[in-house]
Amino acid sequence: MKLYNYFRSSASFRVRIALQLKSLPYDYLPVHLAKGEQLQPNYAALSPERLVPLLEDQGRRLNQSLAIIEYLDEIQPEPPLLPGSPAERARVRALALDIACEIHPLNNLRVLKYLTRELGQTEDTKNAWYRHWVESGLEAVEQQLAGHPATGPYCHGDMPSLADCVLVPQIFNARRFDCRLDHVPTVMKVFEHCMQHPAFIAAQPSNCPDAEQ
Ligand SMILES: N[C@@H](CCC(=O)N[C@@H](CS)C(=O)NCC(=O)O)C(=O)O
Repeated sequence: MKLYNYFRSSASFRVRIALQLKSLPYDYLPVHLAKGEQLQPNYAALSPERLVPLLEDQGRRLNQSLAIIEYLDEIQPEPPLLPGSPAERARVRALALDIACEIHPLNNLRVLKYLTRELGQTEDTKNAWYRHWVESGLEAVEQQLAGHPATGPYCHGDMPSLADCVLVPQIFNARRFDCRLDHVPTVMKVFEHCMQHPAFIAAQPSNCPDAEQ
């Protein structure tokens, strides 16, 4: 397998965690987002949406990190990243989507660039935008985790799931942009627990071949 990705990309980080959890080896192909390599014709030919991650497996190209993770879960079912019952799976998917759909797209690189370049917003306004969507979005996740009987050391029970693969990278992003996190204690407890796990440690940005300070 080949994974086109970028060390700081949280959507890529989600897939790296899943690959590590499943002990699936892969070639790491860096796409330098800050230098705009995702927009170059050679990458755009592979990824019409010009986004990372992109997974190549046996001639197939897969995009969208959540779809990739579910694909990995199906071709390599152990350890499972989705729980056993339909209601439990719906809970885990909803937690993942609350971050992947409701927070992350608003703060993506191209959206932030559009705010400053095309709409003429200042760095301070851009950062306020970023923090607003992260802080309010994580508060909604906190409300779903705190006090829920299915919440364990991980988002759902005592095994990492799709929800943890999505939560952890969002916290790395939040920290980079100095977002408040003291209002989401359950989220942070799950995050700290995940970051004890070797798969999450191995997949983190600082351990990537293209890592920069
Ligand atoms: N929903 C997509 C999001 C992918 C995405 O937004 N990737 C970002 C990095 S985290 C990207 O490639 N950004 C490039 C850009 O904004 O130009 C997924 O989950 O894979």
